[in-house]
Amino acid sequence: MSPFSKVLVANRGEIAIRIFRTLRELGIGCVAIYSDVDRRAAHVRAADEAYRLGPGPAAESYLRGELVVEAARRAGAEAIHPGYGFLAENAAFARLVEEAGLVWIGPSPSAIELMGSKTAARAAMRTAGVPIIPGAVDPVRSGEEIAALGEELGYPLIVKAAAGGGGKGMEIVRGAADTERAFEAATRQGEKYFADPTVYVERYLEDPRHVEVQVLADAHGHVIHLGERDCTIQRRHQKLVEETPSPGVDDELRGRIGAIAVDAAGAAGYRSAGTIEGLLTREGEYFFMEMNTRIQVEHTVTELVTGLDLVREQVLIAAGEPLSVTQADVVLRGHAIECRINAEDVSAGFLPAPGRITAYEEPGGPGVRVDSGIEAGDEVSGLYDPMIAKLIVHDVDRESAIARMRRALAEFRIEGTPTLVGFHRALLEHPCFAAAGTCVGVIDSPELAQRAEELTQSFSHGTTSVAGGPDGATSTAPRLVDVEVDGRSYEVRLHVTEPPWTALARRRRERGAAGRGGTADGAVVSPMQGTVLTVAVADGDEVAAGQLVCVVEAMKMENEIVAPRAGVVRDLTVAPGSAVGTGQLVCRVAAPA
Ligand code: MV4
Repeated sequence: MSPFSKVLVANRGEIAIRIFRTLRELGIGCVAIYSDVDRRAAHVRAADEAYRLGPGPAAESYLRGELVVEAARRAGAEAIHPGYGFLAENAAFARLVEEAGLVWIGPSPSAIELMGSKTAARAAMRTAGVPIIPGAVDPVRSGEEIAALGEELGYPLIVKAAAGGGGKGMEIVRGAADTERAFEAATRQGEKYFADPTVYVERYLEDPRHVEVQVLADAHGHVIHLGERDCTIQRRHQKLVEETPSPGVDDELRGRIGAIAVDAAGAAGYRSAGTIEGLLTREGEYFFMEMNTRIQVEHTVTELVTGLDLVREQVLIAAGEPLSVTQADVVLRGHAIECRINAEDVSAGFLPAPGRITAYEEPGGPGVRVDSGIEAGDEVSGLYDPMIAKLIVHDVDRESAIARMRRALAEFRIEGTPTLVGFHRALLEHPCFAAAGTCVGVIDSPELAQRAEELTQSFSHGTTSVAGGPDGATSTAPRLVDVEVDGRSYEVRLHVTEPPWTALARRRRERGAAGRGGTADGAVVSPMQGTVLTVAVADGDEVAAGQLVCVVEAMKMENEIVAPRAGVVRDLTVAPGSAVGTGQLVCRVAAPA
């Protein structure tokens, strides 16, 4: 007996496809929605039926709640699953869905609302006896109020936007002289990103681990936890690697933080899958930070160690069924790691790198899972999140899981646009990761970017590798070919002079590759649609290769556009606040005279 006949998934990419898989297993029809640029996207092909989200800018289509509900009505869907991002934590949308007589596969709108306000959530958690990060619960209204808290709590402090979360609108305060600046900056960011200038203050914890606990709660008062995930490996608050169990958590601590998470979900009147995010200090103290009221990107690692399908639990909970397991039934087996495979250029400061995927082969074999939203020939759009796949491995312990992940990463072939595959290979071979350090300073280091580059080039098995001489202008390019000598196979690097047409094609390819922020003629172009936040250069300025030109904000991410080569800035076309489109000229960097 299927709990629903049809469910609409209000999302795109890998998570839409992931949810469809569970729906199919439950005998439920899969309804997709799409923006104009996604008409032929993988999630549309994976669904049973798909509906266009009306005219209007494609960047906003999946945020237009009334169009999503309208599509559900047309399809005759009984429920809506929001996935993550977009409308997943929008209480007004959840209400709209319920008022339309549809089932919302998620927590109650009031629970979403409560957790959306970080100050209200902290107050509710304190009342419930959940340990919150020390600090104030009420908002602060001036730098002076922050200074008063500094007297009381000591420094450092951190000012956070009350409507924030995930790291936007956070300012560290090192001393009394810093309070005014931090107040202004956090207030401005809260206003800009969340349309809410309210900020509050916490004690700043140095070098913590980011440890979150997965919970499940049904409509019958049952709440359980499924252990923790460690999400310490981040860059500018974007998670890159997640694993479970956390290297910082033993059985005793797991019992303690599990109970904290269950109490927190109970106090919020929570229903569905949710996550208690917290910080773990070096001294082993654990504090509640915020609750995510959605299925998360990294839910997969929990699925591998528990053997449960969290999306299935969400669907059954929404249909009014009790949890399929009790706390005593939950067994955590082995170790799981997830690497997020984004279309980003590590050597260009993790700049999103939209473009066409020309070749795509996923890894496989024992203990390997790939959740992806792309196939060879697909275009990674600059309008959405650049994550194209998640690679998840499971093995008996952490060391074996790392070895398995390194093996699987080496099998992953993605061509046409740069990805984080090389970065993950470099990180997972780094001693800081093996030692379960927080890897702060390593993730952003030029050494890691360099190693990522080497590992990316060494992969191009059987294909012409890039650029010969230092200026890329050589007529010989090393070619990797397979030869067989005396019945044994060898890979040989040939340094042969290319025929003119091959050299031409290669140079064209390389110019295309340089197109992410720059081209061979020195043009600096925006790789994505967005808004210019700051411009770091003026016409006539001399710049070095790699020097910051401007910052473009897109998808709430700040992306640094850098000079593709040394030279002089000419034809600067942007100013702070300018809207830029994909491929739009920002300026030229003319070769120095
Ligand atoms: C903190 C913190 C230290 N003290 N809060 C919040 C959002 C998340 N992306 C990082 N956040 C932090 N909140 C207090 N009171 C430090 C961080 C933090 C962090 C935490 C764990 C792992 C990596 C991190 C990187 C930057 C900031």
